[in-house]
Amino acid sequence: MWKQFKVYFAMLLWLPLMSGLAGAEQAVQTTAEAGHGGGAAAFKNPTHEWNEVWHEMLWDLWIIGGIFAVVAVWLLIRYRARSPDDVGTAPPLNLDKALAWSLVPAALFMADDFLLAAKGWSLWNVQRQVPPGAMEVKVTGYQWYFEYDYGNGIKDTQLTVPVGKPVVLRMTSNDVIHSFGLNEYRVKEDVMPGRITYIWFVADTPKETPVVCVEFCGNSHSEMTNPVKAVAQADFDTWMNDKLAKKKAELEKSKTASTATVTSPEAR
Ligand SMILES: [Cu+2]
Repeated sequence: MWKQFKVYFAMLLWLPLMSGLAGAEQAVQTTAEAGHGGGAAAFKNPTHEWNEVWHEMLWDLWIIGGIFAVVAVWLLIRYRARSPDDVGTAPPLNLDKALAWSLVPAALFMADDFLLAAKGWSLWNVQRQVPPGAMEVKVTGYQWYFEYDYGNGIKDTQLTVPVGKPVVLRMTSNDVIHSFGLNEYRVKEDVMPGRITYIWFVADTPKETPVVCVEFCGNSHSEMTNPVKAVAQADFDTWMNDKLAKKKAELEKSKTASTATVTSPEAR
């Protein structure tokens, strides 16, 4: 019996190893794809990847939870007390059984854990590797708002992004530690003074979703919820051109004003 069991168990031990390897191979593949993907649509959407891991974990919880519930109910009924003074007789436990009952479930759970861990690694690779050609926006955290700098002289306190284009946020803080959370897009990262952190995401459809500061940063922390606006590329271009035109007009106005103040005393 012991010899036979050892053979079965040795076979079973391969399970976590194999599932871990299967997942790891997938993760390595993702890394390679993310590293060499040059085309416009050669990136994986981190939001979808996150959802996939989450759904898989939910299925795991339901299946494992279901098995546990069924076994627990069966044990409750099978070994219930039949009279008030029933002491019961526990089935004798020998070494083989003790080992089997602890090691076999451990191997099964480890197989599942290794697979999930590898999928998590895969997701991490997608989240950390910004596709080439992503639109960059600099984010600065203030008590209590986020400021977005588009790098062309346009700054705003609301983030507007075009649909279908990867957007990378390079983030830092002007005062205390904040954390930039985009729940809808399943990304979140700390925003700290003296450091630059980043996240990237792609909006699928035009919509407005809240940005949430997810690190308590003072009195009005809960008010840092200005939404991120995802709009069609054409609308984004119109919006940006409007902003640029206004900025240009303002600059010219202040230029004429300063020339006027300089020249007017001489004119007198
Ligand atoms: Cu904050």
